[in-house]
Amino acid sequence: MKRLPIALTLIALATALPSTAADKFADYKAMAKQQASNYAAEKLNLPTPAPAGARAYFPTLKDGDTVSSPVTVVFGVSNIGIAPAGTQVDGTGHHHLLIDDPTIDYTVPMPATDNVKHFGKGQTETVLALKPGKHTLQLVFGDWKHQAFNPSIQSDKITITVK
Ligand SMILES: [Cu+2]
Repeated sequence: MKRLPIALTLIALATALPSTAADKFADYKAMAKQQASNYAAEKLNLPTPAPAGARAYFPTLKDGDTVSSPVTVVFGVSNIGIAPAGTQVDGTGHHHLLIDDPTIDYTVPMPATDNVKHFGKGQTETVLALKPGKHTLQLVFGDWKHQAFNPSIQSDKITITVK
């Protein structure tokens, strides 16, 4: 009985909304479809199609640069949005930075290792401590489930020298 006022409030709120029953049914149907589609994509590692013209790049570093450690690495992406990992929103993903050329399997989610860094909060730069010498860097943009897009949205692999 204690719950009755809450239930009544919810009913009052629901009836106050402008949507019709048919609208609500369509919303639930769309939500169920999206959930089923996400579930299948995750279970089957289905790659997300890359939006036309999407590309990833390093706005502040270029191949052959000499830098000192720690180095700020800025991530650039265009024609696609950024969203936190785990959030399935069409036309979005998050950055992954590959350090020193790890092998990536494009058909499964990228692992999180010292050489494959995820920026699942939607970060667009990081500060890296690197040992002196040559290092390669590459961006591979990933979808909500940490998998590369198809075709992959990735930067050129650049080699930098750390003093
Ligand atoms: Cu990731």
